[in-house]
Amino acid sequence: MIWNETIECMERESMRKLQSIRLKKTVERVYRNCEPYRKRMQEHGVSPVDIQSIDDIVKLPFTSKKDLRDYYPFGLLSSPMSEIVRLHASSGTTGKPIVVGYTRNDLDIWNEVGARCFTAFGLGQQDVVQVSYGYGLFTGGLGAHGAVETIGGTVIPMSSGNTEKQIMLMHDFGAVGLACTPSYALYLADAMRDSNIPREEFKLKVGAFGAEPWTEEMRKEIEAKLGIKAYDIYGLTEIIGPGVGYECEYQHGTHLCEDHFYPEIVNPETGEPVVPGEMGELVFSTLTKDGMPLLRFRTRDLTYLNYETCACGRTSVRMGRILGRCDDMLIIRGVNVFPSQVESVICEMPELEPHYFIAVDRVNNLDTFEVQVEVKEDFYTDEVNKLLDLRKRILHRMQSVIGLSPDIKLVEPRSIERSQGKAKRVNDKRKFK
Ligand code: DLL
Repeated sequence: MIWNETIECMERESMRKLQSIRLKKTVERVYRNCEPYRKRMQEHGVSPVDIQSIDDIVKLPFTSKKDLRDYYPFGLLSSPMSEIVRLHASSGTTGKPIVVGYTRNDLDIWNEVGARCFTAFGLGQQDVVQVSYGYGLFTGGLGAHGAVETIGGTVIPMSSGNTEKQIMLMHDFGAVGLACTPSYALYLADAMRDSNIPREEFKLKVGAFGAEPWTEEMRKEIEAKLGIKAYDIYGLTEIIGPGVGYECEYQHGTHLCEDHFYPEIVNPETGEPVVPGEMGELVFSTLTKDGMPLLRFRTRDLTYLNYETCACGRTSVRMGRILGRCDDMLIIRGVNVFPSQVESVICEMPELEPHYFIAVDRVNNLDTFEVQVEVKEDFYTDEVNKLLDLRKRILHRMQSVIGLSPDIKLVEPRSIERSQGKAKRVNDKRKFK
């Protein structure tokens, strides 16, 4: 099913025309209404007349997370406060959060893109959807909530936490869809099993998972454990929240709502555009937002774009799975390591649970790299030889995928802390030294 066929299946040339018109309007808006943008553009020697088509976007300066912090809380708004009807915020790792203001029109856009996502996941008017993303300043809960209401489904506004009740209501209310982080989905899968309610008594069929990187291997684990189809939903607070992108039934890339959010991929070091199809940092410009439009916002997320028409009929550009954030990349003994690489090795081994924790430190000027991973109940044995053999096989895979051999610590099932929101799977103690 497709929510907005005109847009989602639009000819590429028409899409570019639409993007050009919208970009021009947005640039004029921020230049007129937002002083930091006007100043930045002037310093950069570019004015609204220089932006005639979407190709001119490269003339514009970038916006970064730092800009949002510097102009905290409302300095980057392009609408008067009287037109802002909602605020959301994302807590950074340090200091002040990043704040985003939405006008009524922005909320309508958010609901529209959210409706495209949940429709693509196969959900509709007749379906009950449990939203287990956190409600509040985080955009996950209210974003998914608005989306489900827009498609006319029945929303259960659960928020995260209270896992036993989650399972009870999922069962009693007959939830067909579940929206939460992939890590919380795993947690819920265990809770479902522990509840002793037979799987056939649940109606659950579809998951809308995002807000953190997850691998293809993790998808398979979740699909098997929950007995559902698990779809990716992507988004970020600065741009709007969940709904910037979504998977269709082919699960072959995440379709971006490029009529509202124009994507580019640049080299994270130089900021130069990369060759189409190449991996780099994702950059977004909002094309229709009024409250806080952002131009060329550096997401720090690493991925690549694919402009081929999808088998589902949508022509919208697809992005590959997010490899991770530039800031998440660990450099261990000189080797670049993404937690997602560790995850893919762990999830492909049937003896392991998809729960892991990475601890990095520096001792006597040498990097230490430990990966704790849970062994499945059935494989957890007292036979040292079997565990040693398993350890050896993991090491071998890690060495060939990452190019490094971590210290593998096999731990008992359920001993690694579970997450109800975004998982925290890395502790790099070197940062504090
Ligand atoms: O996480 C919005 C969201 C809520 C998306 C619910 C999907 C579902 P932030 O808290 O601002 O917003 O975090 C945004 O999370 O830049 C990515 O690094 C990461 N992220 C979000 N979705 C995905 C995904 C929400 N599907 C940051 N895959 C982004 C990988 C994701 N990473």
